[in-house]
Amino acid sequence: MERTLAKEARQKTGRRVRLCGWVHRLRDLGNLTFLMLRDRSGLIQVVLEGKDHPELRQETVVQVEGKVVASDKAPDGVEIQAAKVEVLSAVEYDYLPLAVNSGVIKEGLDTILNHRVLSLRNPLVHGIFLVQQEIVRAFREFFRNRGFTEIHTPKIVAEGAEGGAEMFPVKYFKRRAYLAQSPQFYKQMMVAAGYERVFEVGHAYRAELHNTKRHLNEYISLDVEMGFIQDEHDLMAIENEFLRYLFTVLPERCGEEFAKYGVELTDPGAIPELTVGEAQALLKKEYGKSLAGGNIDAEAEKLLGRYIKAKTGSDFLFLTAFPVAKRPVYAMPMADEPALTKSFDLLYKGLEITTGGQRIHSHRMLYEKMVAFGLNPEDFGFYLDTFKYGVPPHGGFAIGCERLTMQLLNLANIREASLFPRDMERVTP
Ligand code: AMO
Repeated sequence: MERTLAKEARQKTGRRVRLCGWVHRLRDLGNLTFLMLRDRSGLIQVVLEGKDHPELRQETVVQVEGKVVASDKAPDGVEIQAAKVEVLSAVEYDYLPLAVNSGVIKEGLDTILNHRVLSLRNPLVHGIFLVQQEIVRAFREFFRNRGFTEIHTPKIVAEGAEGGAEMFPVKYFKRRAYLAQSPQFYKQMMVAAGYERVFEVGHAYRAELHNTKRHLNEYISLDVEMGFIQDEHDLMAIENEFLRYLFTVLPERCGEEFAKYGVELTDPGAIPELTVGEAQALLKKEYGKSLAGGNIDAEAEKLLGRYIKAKTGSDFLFLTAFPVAKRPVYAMPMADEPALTKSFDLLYKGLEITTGGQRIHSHRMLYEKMVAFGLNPEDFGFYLDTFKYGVPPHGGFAIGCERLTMQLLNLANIREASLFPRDMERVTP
């Protein structure tokens, strides 16, 4: 008999079925035993004759065969009756270190992450990665439909793209290399290579000494780069459109997960914008908060998120016109105000989830910028030389996948949105 999934069994009343999965819960009711079976599709109640099943414990891997019967008392209106059960794989633990089967896991985050295979079995936690899968799928769909090509760029690189010292060195045969901080240079080079519009889903590495709720040392970057743009507003417009698409498909594809998290997604509409200058003036006026230079710190992001929500109802806010000093070397300065760049950040519920902007496409300008930034242009020849051969006006952005997942589901810590998070303390599991 072919295997039926728990979810499919609901449509098979009256039929005999075979199911496989884990023992989620056991309840002994005198002459009957209720076994809640869990598989990748969800849960279903199985009724076993007798109460003596010493071979069954929570998380035992089993196969059951029985008849699907409608029942008002079963959680989903059906149960499997007169079931035969066979153990496919026994368990050997003394006790379970965390609650797989009781809704929200009450144990601390360290326990949740140390016993990741078990915590991922918890249906609420399981749902996080179904949502993440749908974010990535929607990202691919949306950009492919608009003529973007999916690329895979190297993660072992010779130079950092984002400036700063936040790089992991790699011993690479006789020389030193690094783990890529971002696909920045390579996505630009792919625009230059004639693909014009590219996107990538890949890991990025940051040796940041930040042990915070919103930083990982390895994260999934959803990158976009696009040629023949007018300016950064073309990029903001396409990201806005992508988010509207995402917020349409997510409720259709994982409505159950959002319901479990008590989240209702509404159309983000046209995302409001503030320049960094305007945002700083507003923070001073409304909250008495002064920030030096073009700085917008984590607290400022939160305050701005709260302010824009109250004023406009939007969970999103674009910040634009960051100063040159706050952006990497490749950022395009404004023609009329060269101390500012054609760049932007996107805040979602008071947290930066995206950085983007127009890039410099003139070889001479980029060369001079590198010198002004104290970089040696020779170290960047593989990138810089590209601009001698005709590169269209272009730009792009990157969305932090875990940050987006975290904000969508209102998770308290970014580590919850990473299968096996890497942070300053954690390289296992
Ligand atoms: P940036 O460095 O701002 O820009 O990164 C882009 C987005 O990636 C996410 N992110 C992180 N998520 C978790 N942990 C981290 N340590 C971390 N660092 C970054 C954030 C952030 O907004 N090359 C540019 C993008 C571009 O201009 O195309 C870049 O990497 O969501």
